[in-house]
Amino acid sequence: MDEIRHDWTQREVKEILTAPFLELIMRAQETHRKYFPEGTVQVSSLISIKTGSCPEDCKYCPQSVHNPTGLQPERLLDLNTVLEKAKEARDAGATRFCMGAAWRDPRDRDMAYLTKMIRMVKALGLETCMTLGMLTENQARELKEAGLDYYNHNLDTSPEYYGQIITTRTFADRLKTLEYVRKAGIKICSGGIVGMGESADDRASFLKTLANLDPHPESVPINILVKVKGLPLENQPDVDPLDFIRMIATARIIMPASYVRMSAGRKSLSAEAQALAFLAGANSVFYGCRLLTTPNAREDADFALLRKLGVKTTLKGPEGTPEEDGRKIYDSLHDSFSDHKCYSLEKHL
Ligand code: SAM
Ligand code: DTB
Ligand code: SF4
Repeated sequence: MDEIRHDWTQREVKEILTAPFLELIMRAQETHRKYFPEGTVQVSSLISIKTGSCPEDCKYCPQSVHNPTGLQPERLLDLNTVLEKAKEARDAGATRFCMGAAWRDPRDRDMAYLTKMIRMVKALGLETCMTLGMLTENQARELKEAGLDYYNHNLDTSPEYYGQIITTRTFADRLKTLEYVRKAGIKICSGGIVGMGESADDRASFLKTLANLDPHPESVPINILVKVKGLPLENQPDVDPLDFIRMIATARIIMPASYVRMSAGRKSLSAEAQALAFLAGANSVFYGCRLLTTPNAREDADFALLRKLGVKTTLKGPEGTPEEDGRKIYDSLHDSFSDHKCYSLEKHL
């Protein structure tokens, strides 16, 4: 077994990140197989429980009031709607239900509603994850008491680049919330975004910071920036898929026992790039045709691709997904988002 370490240096991580590509993939796959069963991918489903009008100024986020993306804000969803969506996610075969809110932090008066939501979703047999912004120590404890399994709170980028992306809270604020979450006994989901103009050094520094948390986050989402019109970052150049795969592989090597999620932006990746990302150690995805406010891969195409790759998941797949050539189905369907039936989150589109 590769040793689990928390003392990575910037130089070591940068060397891994920039190693010859094939060596990097090979090493990542070797590490992966020591810690996880071959070819098995965890599946989460995502819902926005409160959309838009967020006071924070995150330059990547379509939900910030500072970013003129034209997004229609929505109030907190009622519990029945959340429950219905959770059932659909469970019936589709997802094992974790992630609930996200466009908040800087939750108000104490929302806690009773949130803890009830956790209890109801857990009662369906799903793992629960929430992402609600910054927490106090007490709020983290309350979420744990209700049974919350994971809390998502991303570092998003390197400590050095953070100030270019968000000014309304600090990197230290982010770490503080993670500390409260850990102390409360909730598992941590923390990762970030590539494609925001960060350098290779920033990418290494961001991964190093995550890997030097002790213990490591149990779940590490790597997102590719979704360039929504109206974002200050909308004109950033596309991320080279091979560079994204390097991030996945490096995360796998330096946090060997953590789930590494190929998160937002998967829709923009070809079948081949996704296959390589799985080989590089990605072992978690979001399934369902919508992320929080932007489209994810459509479910029939996604399911066909995972089946074609022989990836083992708990997914049942939408009824009527043709059995034949998954690769062709993926190619023909995955770009035609607008006119398809959104199987699991239909009513939210
Ligand atoms: N408000 C909470 C917070 O910021 O922690 C929770 C929701 S927030 C939308 C969760 C994460 O979504 C962010 O930390 C960011 O990594 C990711 N995200 C937001 N907009 C994105 C985009 N356009 N592309 C990729 N990831 C994005
Ligand atoms: C994470 O790292 N990615 C998810 C989840 N955590 C909450 C969110 C992605 C959001 C993408 C942009 C959107 O759909 O609004
Ligand atoms: Fe608000 Fe979270 Fe979006 Fe930042 S990332 S603007 S905190 S919803």
